[in-house]
Amino acid sequence: CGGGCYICVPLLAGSISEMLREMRIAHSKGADMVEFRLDHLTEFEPQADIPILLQEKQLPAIITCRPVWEGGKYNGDDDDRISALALAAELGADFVDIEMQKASELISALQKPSRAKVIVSHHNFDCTPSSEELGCLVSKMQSTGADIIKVVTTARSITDVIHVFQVLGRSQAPTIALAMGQQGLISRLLTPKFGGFLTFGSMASGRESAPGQPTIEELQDIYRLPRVGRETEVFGIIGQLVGYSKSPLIHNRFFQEIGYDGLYVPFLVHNFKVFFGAFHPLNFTGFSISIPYKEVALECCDEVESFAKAIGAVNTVVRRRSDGKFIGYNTDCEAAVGAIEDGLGGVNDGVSPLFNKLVVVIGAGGAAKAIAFGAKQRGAHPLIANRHYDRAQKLAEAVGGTAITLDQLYELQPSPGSVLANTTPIGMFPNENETPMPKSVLKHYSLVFDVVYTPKVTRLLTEAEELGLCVVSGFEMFIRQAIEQFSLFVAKPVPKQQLREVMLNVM
Ligand code: SKM
Repeated sequence: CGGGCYICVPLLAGSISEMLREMRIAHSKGADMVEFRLDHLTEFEPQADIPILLQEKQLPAIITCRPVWEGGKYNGDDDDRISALALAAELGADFVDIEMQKASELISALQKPSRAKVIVSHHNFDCTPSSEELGCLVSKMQSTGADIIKVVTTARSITDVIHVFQVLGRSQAPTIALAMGQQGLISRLLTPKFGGFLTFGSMASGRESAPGQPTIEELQDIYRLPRVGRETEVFGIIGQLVGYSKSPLIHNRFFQEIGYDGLYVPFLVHNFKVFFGAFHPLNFTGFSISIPYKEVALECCDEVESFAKAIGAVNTVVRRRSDGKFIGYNTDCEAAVGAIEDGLGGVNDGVSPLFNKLVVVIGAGGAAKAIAFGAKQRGAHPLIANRHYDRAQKLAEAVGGTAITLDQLYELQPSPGSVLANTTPIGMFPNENETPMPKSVLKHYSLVFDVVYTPKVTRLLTEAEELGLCVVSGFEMFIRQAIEQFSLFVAKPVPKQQLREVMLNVM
C-alpha cells in the first residue's frame, strides 16, 4: 500500500494442489503476499510438501502452522511443527509465523543467518486489552528476537480499535495489529494509514481465516487500499446498519474520480457519543450519519449549519480545515424533496408540485424530519405517522404539521394528489418482504416514495407500481444526498453530472 502495507491472502485449502491453485488466483486478484496455512492441510508431509509450496510460490509467502491452542487446526506434536517451520525457513520461505509462547524455540532452531523473517504472533479471541497491557505484551514479544510483531485481538466495541492503532504507533518493530470481528473491520481497512505491516484479505466471503476479514476484492476494488498511506484523509458512515450501506462503494469511487487522497469506511457504532469522543483525537475528516444517529450527531457538532439546525437532524459532519471544528449539515432534505418534486413533474414557474398537497410521512427520526421540513417549506401539509405517537406529535409540532397513529394511517383516505413517504428501514435488505403499509390502503396516494434504497424497488414501491401509482426510489435520494455530501467532504465544487454517471455505473 501507499503506507508500505502489504495485502496478504490467507490460503486455507485442504491440499497442496488446491493451495497452489488458490495462490495463483490470489496473485491475479492483486495480493502482495500469501499465507500458507499448513494447519488446514488434511494430510501434511513437511519434507515433501514444503519444497513444492516454496518452489511454486509466485508471491512472498508466510508459512504458518497454527495449533489448536491458538485458534488453528494443527493438533499434532509442537516439536514436529517447529521443525517444519525451521525447514520452511531453510528452503526459502519469506516469513515464518510462530506464536509468542514458542518463539524462542523456533528462533533457536533456525539456521543462522536465516533469510526468513520471523513473525511472532499473539491472538486474543476474547477481547482487546487496554493500551497499557498491549504495550507490555508488545515489549515481551520484541524481546523474543522477532523481526515482525503480530497482535490480533477481538473488538467488542469499535472503540477497542483505538488500542490497536496505539500499538502500531508505539511499536519499534514492523507490526501487524488487527482487531477481529465486525466491530474490528476498520482496524483492517485503516492499518495502512497507521503504519501496519500488512492486512489480510480473504479469497472469498466465507473463506476468512479470522472473523471480520474483508475479501481481497473488497480491499482492492472498494477501498483501493494499495493507494492508502499516512496522509490519506479518513471519512466514513456512522450507523447501526452500515453493513448494508452503499456509501463506502460510492465515496471511494468519487475520490478516485476526482483524484482525492481520501478513504471512506463503515463505522459500526452502538453508542454515538462514546464513539465520537473516542475518535476525536484521530482527526478523521468527515462522516455520513445514518440511522439512528442523525439527531444525536447534531448535538455533538461544534457548529450546525442553519438549514440543518432548522430541520433538527444532520446527515453530514465535516471537520473544518481551518480550525478543526466539526460542522453539521443536512443533504437529505433537498435530495428527498427534490426527487419527489421531479417525480411529480418538477417545479413549474417557481411553484412546487407539492404546494398544498398532503405529504404523509411514516417515521419520526432524522430522515422524517428532513422530509417533513422540506415538504412544509414547499407549502405542503405534513402528516406524521409513527409507531410511538409521542414522537410523531413532537415532529408535527416542530414542522407545523399533524400527527396520527399507525391505525389512523391505515384508515386514512387522503385527498387526490397526496404523497406517501416511508422514512423507516422497514423493507430494507435482508427484510425485503416487509412493508410499512398494506397494499390495500396505498391506492389513495398519487406518489409513493421510500427512503430505503437496498433494494432499489422495495415491496412498498412494487405494490404501489402494481396499483399504477407514481413511485420514487430512495436510490434517487441516495444519489443526490451523496453528491452534495461529497462536495462538503472535499470542501470544493465537484463535477456533479460526472459523479451521477459514476454512481449509476457502479450500482
Ligand atoms: O443520509 C444518508 C447518509 O448520508 C448515507 C446513507 C447510507 O449510506 O445508507 C443513508 C442516508 O442516511
